Amino acid sequence: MSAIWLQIGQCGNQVGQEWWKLVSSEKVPDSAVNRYPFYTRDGKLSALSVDSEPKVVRRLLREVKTGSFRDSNILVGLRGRGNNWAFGYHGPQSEDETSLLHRAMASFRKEVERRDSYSGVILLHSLSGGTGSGLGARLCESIREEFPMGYILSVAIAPHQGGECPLQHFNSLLCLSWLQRYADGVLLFHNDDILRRMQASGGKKIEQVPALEPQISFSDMNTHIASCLAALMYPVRSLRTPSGVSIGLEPWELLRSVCPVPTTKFLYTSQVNKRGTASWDGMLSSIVRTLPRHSCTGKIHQSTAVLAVARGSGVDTFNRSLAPIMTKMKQGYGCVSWNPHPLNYWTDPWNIVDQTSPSQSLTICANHSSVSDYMQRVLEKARIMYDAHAYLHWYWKHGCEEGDFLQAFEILDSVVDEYSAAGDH
Ligand SMILES: Nc1nc2c(ncn2[C@@H]2O[C@H](COP(=O)(O)OP(=O)(O)OP(=O)(O)O)[C@@H](O)[C@H]2O)c(=O)[nH]1
Ligand SMILES: [Mg+2]
Repeated sequence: MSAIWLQIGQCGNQVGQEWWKLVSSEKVPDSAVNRYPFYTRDGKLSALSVDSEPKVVRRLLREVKTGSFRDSNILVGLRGRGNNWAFGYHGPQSEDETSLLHRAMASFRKEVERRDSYSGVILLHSLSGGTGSGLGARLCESIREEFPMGYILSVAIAPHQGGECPLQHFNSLLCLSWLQRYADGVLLFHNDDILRRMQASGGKKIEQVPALEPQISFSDMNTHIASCLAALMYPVRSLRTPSGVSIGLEPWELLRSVCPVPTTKFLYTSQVNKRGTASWDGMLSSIVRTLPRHSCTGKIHQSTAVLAVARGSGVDTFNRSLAPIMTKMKQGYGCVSWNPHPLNYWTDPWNIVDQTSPSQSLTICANHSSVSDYMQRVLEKARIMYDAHAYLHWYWKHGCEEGDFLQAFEILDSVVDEYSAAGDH
């Protein structure tokens, strides 16, 4: 049942690097028991690394334990896709059967054949880089077509709002619309949001690594993303078989919990991590405090479903105070009244997020309507550029058509409408 991890482009591979470092750390106890969901029988990671240029992947191979990646699962091209979704999606015109897409799909097929049963794939990619967004969208579509029964969970990184790259709004628009069509769920991380939270936490995460520079780098941000992923997807005791072996169900149980309606599948994750023992109620309060409350039009945000994962030595107290915690979570996240079971929780006495000392982590993944604010911003910026015909020739040049844009606008508009309709008011 274990997942295949497919990391695409610079951002996808750099986030993947932090994720594999965390999960394959020697400090992880019972690693033999927990190995299964992430490794195939011959000890190689259940992962494919794809990028249109070799630099980032070379670094990844140096940083993650030597020999962990299967050589044939490393797929690189000769040059990047220039922050252009169309170039990433269609590839260079000269490419044929030997293209990065074909090679990636051939290796993916072999990885599927290596397991007793294929359950699904987790994609790691940015929404705005040419490779991560364009090739990421193409791989998502191809995998859906070839393996229609398997789950697809995307872990997508949204760019900083201000001044990164003028094409980012088009790339995000197109990639988001592809994810809405072909993925089952999208764990959306926003670079601005991560940065703000890390700054607000007063460098608490940075305390753990004394040599770290005071400025927050991509690597720090990726550590945060990897830590959220680990909290949500590292095996939890409640989902293990009676013999204690994980069957790697976590990513799919996550989808089952937080995507009750297939038209609303974008997920917002928050995490608090404390050394020693701390009050779960206090940790929950600090998460709820940072939640976006109102939309830009003043509408109160709501959640269709929420999953909380509590990890660490204090989980007994979490279980004992479950009723007030759930009540507070339901109110804080504004759970819709039409879902009779909007809340779910998992617990595990070991905290993967902080492996060095007694610690607790609370991670909450919610299908929260605040995502439609982000979608609206992307729509607004992309529409202004589209109406002004700005940069469009770069997309036509690489095989995009007007219909791709019109369809993407329509799909994203419908996502905003669906989130609005999913609320009670
Ligand atoms: N959080 C995070 N964001 C990143 C990282 N690297 C790049 N990004 C973001 O990703 C976007 C750029 O995408 P990349 O992943 O660099 O691009 P790519 O997929 O390699 O595509 P091309 O280089 O255009 O072929 C920008 O919005 C960056 O802010 C990273 O390591 N962490
Ligand atoms: Mg790149």
